[in-house]
Amino acid sequence: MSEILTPEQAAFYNDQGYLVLENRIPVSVIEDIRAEIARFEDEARGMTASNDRLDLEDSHTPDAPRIRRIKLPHTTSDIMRDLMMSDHVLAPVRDLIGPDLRLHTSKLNMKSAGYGAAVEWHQDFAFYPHTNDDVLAVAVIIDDMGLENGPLMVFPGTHKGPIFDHHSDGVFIGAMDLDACGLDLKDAVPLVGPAGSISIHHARIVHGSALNTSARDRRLLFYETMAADAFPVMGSMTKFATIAEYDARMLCGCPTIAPRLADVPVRIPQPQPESEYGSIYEIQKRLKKRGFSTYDGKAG
Ligand SMILES: O=C(O)CCC(=O)C(=O)O
Repeated sequence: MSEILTPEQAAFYNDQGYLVLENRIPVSVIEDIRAEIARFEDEARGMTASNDRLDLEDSHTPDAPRIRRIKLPHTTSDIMRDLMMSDHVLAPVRDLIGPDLRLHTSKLNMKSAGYGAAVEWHQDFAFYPHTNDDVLAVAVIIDDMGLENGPLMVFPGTHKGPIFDHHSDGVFIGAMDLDACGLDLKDAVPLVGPAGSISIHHARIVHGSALNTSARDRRLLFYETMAADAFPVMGSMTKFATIAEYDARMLCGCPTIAPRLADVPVRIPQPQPESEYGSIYEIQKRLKKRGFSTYDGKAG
């Protein structure tokens, strides 16, 4: 029994690997999140380097703070935790991958007006392979998302294909070379919509996003989830030490100790590059042929 998705929407997700649901989150919640972000921006003032809460842009300085990502916001913001646990987020996910869900991670990618960093093409499943691929990311659109402010882009249908090579010089770099993988940029689809909309993308779909050179912010809050019976494969970037810790990730439904094994393509994201607080932005810098241009260092 579906909670909110029509059979057509569920079929579209299964076929294409993504879905956009417009105006899903109440405006008041989006406004509260924007106020929370301002609080994190105050925290970044004076910081000289990224830490385990905030990932800073290369062009950040202590008196002109620039946050690239707020890490694990559900642990530092009640509003973002409450939204994660709400039906606004969980109902469509249950419709797609079932009633029993764990959290993989949360993050708020800032992509600020004028300089927000690009995210190179990649597949999330390359970072965290699991025993089955009922693994997906919900992205809450905090600012109106258009073509000009660095929307998330996906290659429809690639969630049914291979996991591509995300290594360079024998090290996992979390990014792929589109040409080498036989993908053509013209086939990528931007996931746009007004603030308060959500997009959902399958963990195997190829996706990325350009630098934001527009005058408008583009902030996107991710909740990445998986079916409770999807267990990380050895070497996955999912970090948990005990089953109690894994069960503490339950968002709804019942945990299990019986992984469901599916016939899914897996590459192990190892060895990992050396990097303290290494985020996707840092490790992707090792990609030799960048898909997106990068910030040129001038003040935005
Ligand atoms: O923020 C974006 O546009 C892309 C984010 C993403 O794919 C990631 O952080 O893994």
